[in-house]
Amino acid sequence: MPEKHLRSGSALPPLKAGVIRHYSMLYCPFAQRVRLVLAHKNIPHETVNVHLKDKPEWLQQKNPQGTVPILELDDKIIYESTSVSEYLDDVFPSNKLQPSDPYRKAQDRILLEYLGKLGASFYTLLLKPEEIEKVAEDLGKHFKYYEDTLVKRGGPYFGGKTPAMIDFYMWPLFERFQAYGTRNKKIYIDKSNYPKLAEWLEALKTLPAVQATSTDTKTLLHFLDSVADGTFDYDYGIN
Ligand SMILES: N[C@@H](CCC(=O)N[C@@H](CS)C(=O)NCC(=O)O)C(=O)O
Repeated sequence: MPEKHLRSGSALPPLKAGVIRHYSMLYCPFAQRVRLVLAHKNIPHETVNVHLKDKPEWLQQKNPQGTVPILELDDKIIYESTSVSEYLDDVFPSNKLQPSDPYRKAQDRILLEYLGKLGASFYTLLLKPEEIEKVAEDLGKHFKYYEDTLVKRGGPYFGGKTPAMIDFYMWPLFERFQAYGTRNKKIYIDKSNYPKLAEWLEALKTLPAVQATSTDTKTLLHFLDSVADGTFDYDYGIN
């Protein structure tokens, strides 16, 4: 069971020498990237969940941006989901996730940059669901691009037969789009509209790391609705 999210006034849990600490928020898609890498590589660590609307005072000292994920290990602090994920992949090379081929690495970087553009569509779905028509049009263009890329690469993953880092960077956002897709079929990915993307989503769901870090649709929608109505139910589902 995850720990509750620490709020302002909470003491910093004592650090333990040699133990990786992940400052996280249970429903954060960026922290989920790090959780995927930690799980995929079976990296021992502890998690400290942080309330992002009532932040503990020490959060700012760990990351001046005040965002999670953050990784702390002895005298090292790393933030930004991609920096943390790539650091972990370099230090724990088993189940390597970053491509070694420079051309593939460059191609994956393009996919990551392109993914950044999807963030705006996600926030529109979150805060202005009435603009679904416009969002569906934008998402359609992006989904087609990802579909074509998977066709070229053969799949089932963007990494090929095994997942690569880009698969883990992309999954959290697509998990959320699919959750919204249950409310509006116009943005739902399935075999009839994007067969390769649908196959990709199914392949990801078979991975233990994805299973260990995913949230069921009802819970995810509850949390996202709580963000939209300003109640931010970070501890939802935690006893
Ligand atoms: N670019 C950052 C984004 C991280 C991010 O925006 N995290 C959100 C939670 S999902 C956060 O910490 N928000 C708190 C804030 O912005 O004050 C990354 O990739 O790590």
